[in-house]
Amino acid sequence: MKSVPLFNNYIGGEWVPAASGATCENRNPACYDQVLGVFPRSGPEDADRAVAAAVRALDSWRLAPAPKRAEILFRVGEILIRQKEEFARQMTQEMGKVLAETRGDVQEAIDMTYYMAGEGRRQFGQTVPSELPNKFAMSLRMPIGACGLITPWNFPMAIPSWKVMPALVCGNTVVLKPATDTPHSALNLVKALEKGGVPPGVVNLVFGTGSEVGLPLIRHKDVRLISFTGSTAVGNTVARECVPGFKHHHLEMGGKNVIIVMDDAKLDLAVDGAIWGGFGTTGQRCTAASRVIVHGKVYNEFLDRFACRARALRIGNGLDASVDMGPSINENQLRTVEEYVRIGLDEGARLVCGGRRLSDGEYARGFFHEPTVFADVDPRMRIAQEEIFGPVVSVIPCDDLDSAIEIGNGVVYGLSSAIYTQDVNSAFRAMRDMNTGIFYVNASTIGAEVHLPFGGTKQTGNGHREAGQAALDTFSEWKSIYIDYSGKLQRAQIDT
Ligand code: UN1
Repeated sequence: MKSVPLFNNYIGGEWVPAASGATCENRNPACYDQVLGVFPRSGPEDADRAVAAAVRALDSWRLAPAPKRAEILFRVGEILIRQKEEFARQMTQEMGKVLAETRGDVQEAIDMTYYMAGEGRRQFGQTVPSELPNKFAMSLRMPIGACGLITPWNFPMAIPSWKVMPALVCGNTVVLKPATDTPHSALNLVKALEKGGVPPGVVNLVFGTGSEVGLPLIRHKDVRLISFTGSTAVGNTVARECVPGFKHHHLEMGGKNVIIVMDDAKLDLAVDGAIWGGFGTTGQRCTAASRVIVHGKVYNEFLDRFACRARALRIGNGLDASVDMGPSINENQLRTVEEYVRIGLDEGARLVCGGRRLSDGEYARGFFHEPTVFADVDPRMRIAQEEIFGPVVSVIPCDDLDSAIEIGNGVVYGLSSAIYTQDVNSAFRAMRDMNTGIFYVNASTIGAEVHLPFGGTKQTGNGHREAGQAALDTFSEWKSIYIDYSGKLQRAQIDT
């Protein structure tokens, strides 16, 4: 029998087991008998040690010139490129999404690493005239301190990179706590950072659960910023925990994203987008298109084509090149999907395809579910309101653009929305009126690029963004500097 590799935390530049010695298995969701590795199941003591290491490393890292910090990131980017295929395969095994998508995930980490490396020479502040003579005024970015980064399993390398890279280039040090379902991809990223030359203590990695590692990190007095991606329910707890200590907190949470299909849309294109947005990553993206609002004139035709394509999707192990859609991440997630299918049926939505867990033959040992389409969905139904995070799409009829926008905005979330139309006026109106942080025209709700801000309105976020230049605002704070070279007391707002 092949022996199962054992992995460690990375604290202060050392690879160490959990203080308690406890461990946790990493299993393949396409074949849960397969144990891919054994990782530490850490506790508060490990979180404390990691924070102490991050605090110790802070001064030398913050004082290193940003272009020098960035040179390390450029080297990390090269390492990720060299190991892209290996990392993608390992990610498919631990997370389930198909290889094309895990390659994309690693690529997103590469893109973010290079993008933020470029920011090493570009952390612009402002130099502005002073209102007084012989006085100079400017602003510059400062690091915030030791950051706690808590990341989800659906983008196991990309999302950690969205947080780690801007944090580092801004001069912060970090403790990363990745999701327990996908430890290996976080480990691969941190190994690349180590190999690229990130000094000990600047990046620390602690494996474990939210309550045993995440919460102690959030509550730690020396952690100055928490960046969290996950559910809105957990984000709520993170926010409350951060408030008493006035800790910066960046939250990236749920979505109930929507594609609007107008009567003048290119229907094939819209179907492509709805399939990709609804069933890509098995629907397990915050940006997944879980609602499609279709104009009455093309409703039946769209629905026929969409359901036909959904039925034809090949489900299976993501390592198989012929597979379109992999498993759900774990039993709990799959149960949530089954539960929502039941809710949809109880609510009276029309099930047009899918609706069942797959458990025979090749599916017997994995967390598979059919791509599922509900039609004639009332926008008030729970399946049209709540985030499911699985391969379930609600198709909702509408009369015109106004009602589509109203239905589209009628949820508590505001991450991503899209419109398919050939009419520039409709496109611009929806672009203006959809209350989401991301908007697409003639493209699906997924596919954000790293150099634009990523995040959402309402209960999707708390006003911050990651990626793009916006990430620098999340991971730094401003210092305004006044240099008076008049040689005398000058009183702002008083002396004229
Ligand atoms: C997420 O779903 O949590 O835009 C992130 C996208 C990807 C990132 C998704 N680039 O769908």
